Amino acid sequence: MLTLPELKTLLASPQHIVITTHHKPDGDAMGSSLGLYGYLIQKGHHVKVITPTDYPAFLHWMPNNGDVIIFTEQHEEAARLVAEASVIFCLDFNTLSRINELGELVRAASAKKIMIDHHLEPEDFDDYRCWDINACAAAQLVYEFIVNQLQDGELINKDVASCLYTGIMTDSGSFRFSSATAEVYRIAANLIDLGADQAKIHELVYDNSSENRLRFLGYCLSNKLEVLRDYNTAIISVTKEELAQYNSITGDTEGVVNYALSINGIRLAALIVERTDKVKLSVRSTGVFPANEICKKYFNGGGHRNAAGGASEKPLNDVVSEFKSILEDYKEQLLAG
Ligand SMILES: [Mn+2]
Repeated sequence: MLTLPELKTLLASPQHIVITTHHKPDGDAMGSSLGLYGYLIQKGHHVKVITPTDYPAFLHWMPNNGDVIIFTEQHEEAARLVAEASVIFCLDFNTLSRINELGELVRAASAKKIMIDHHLEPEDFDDYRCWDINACAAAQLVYEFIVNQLQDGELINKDVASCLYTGIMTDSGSFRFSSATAEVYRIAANLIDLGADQAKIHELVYDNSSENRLRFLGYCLSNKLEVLRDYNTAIISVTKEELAQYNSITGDTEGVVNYALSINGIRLAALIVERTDKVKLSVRSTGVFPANEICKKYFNGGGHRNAAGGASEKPLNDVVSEFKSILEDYKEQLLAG
């Protein structure tokens, strides 16, 4: 493991740095990555952000987005950068399986690996770790890393502030989850002072739907939503054909599950989507109900207590039935409070 002084010494001279984040990157994955990128380039490092897969168009406005390399599209270039890197930052994930085939390349790389993350149960692959499950976003931890550990707060310019603000805003559900503590609001306020245009960022991220996406959402809510009052649970399941019918692209199913959770009295919600290779689940809960436990135990996944995900090789209908059959075991918790 590296100590902080050792890491500071390493970063005091120009390094070849790769920043990577989890597959299907969300606002926090891209916000923390591009925020850290915007800071590191000011220090004279050679830096590349490599994402395992593509990500939604509503994140493409972010500063320096044009410099991002997508592994599935530029495989060789990405592999070369990882192999040649002296430092690899792993943001918003903590097990190498979360970055797909990129994971084994990172594992094999000789670079020092720095994990900045807020998920449970980190895998032991890193040399330095900023890890706090109470942080509302990886972007919050990147902010604290730059300001408190590296004492470089003056390098948080408008671009960096905008990216970090986006990560915090999206992962905190626009500052409404309990993870959005007073300290998080203070950090957000600092980021606004440093140039983040909060009204504009909110609009760019949330008022940026295609017509198809909105119609798809409408279809899900009117035709596909199943409310199981006996279990305070709501499920939306979507087939491959339905995705195709609405020309669904990356990001179009993002946030759909939250509408199911927003129903009065609902404590658990799942969006179950048939993808080309697997069936994917997004599970959300309120209060102390452990969405991540369900994903981990039954669907090879995990995540946070209130926001988790999983996958299954079984047919869509079987996955939906399996999900429903699990609810009986949790009935007491689902009906409590
Ligand atoms: Mn995150």
